Amino acid sequence: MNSQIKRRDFMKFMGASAGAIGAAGLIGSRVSGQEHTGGHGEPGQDGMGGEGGTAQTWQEMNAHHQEGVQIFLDNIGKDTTFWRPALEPVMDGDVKVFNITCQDIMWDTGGGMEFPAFAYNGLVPGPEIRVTEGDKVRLVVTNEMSESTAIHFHGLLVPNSVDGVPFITQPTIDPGQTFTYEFTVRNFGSHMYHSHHNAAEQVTRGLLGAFIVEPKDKSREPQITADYTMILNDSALGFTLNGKGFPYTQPIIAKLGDKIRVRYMNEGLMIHPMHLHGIPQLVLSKDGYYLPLPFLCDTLNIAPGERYDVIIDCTELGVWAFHCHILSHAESRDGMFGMVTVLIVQE
Ligand SMILES: [Cu+2]
Repeated sequence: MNSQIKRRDFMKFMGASAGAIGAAGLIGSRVSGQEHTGGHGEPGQDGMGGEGGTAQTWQEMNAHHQEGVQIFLDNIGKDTTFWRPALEPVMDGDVKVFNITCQDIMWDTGGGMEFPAFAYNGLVPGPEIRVTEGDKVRLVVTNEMSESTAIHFHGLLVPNSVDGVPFITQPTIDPGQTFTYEFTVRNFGSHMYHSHHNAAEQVTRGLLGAFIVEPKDKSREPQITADYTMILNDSALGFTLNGKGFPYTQPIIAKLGDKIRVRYMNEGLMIHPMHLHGIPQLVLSKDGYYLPLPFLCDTLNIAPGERYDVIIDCTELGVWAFHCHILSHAESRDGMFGMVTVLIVQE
């Protein structure tokens, strides 16, 4: 990783000097500021709505904001699974077998903000499952958690028996049990897998992941240079992108002329209008289905359960803020937090 170059570019675009930020030396205050926001953003605390919260001068406020940006910069490239690698299947004949273990864990949304969580294979969100339309898949799910669960394949056309709704299509997967889902993947697109049991808690605490199906016929697929999945979540673990809150999110780093795809998925309980500065987003698909008429926007509202694929044509150099535009999900008196990252377009 040429993170030095990236950092220098970032600083140039931000118009700040590393020395000035370093001199602020406010790591301790930053950490306490994060705590005030209650896990990347409990609304109504710490200066939200003009209540005041901690008394701080504008200079202190500036320092907190600047320090958050510095933490973000220092963390670039360090979270190697932020953009989830695909889970490698084990082949059983022509069936792709994915082994999923559900566990109680503590999940760090960044900088030591640890929460009791549930995880698929130790990650929140779980590993990405990526297959091709027509593939035969088997998911072997072992529940090592202290409560029962089940997995629903959100957006996939599956036989009713593997729809994953306890007491409607299957028994619960109780602690210590293993349950197998097997089906042929019929429809392509950006889909998800998540718990469908005690779901408001289990999904927001971590039992979720991307289930991406590549189309067999790629004639309508965009020509892209990179593909990013951005999973939005809220509530139990605060406001997160791929399980992390700013400044512990990772940027998208592109070159001028790149065309990147972002697959948004909302696994939370709230809507999140995702706003990219500087460059429009071409909305290509919703819930895995190509739109008859793709459209351009700069802010795309993503409701719980929805997935949108957008193409970003990286025509503008710079460091472009990329965040949820419900501002209480993204910034407080103590700086940016939660659903914030950047798109860096370099020469
Ligand atoms: Cu939001």
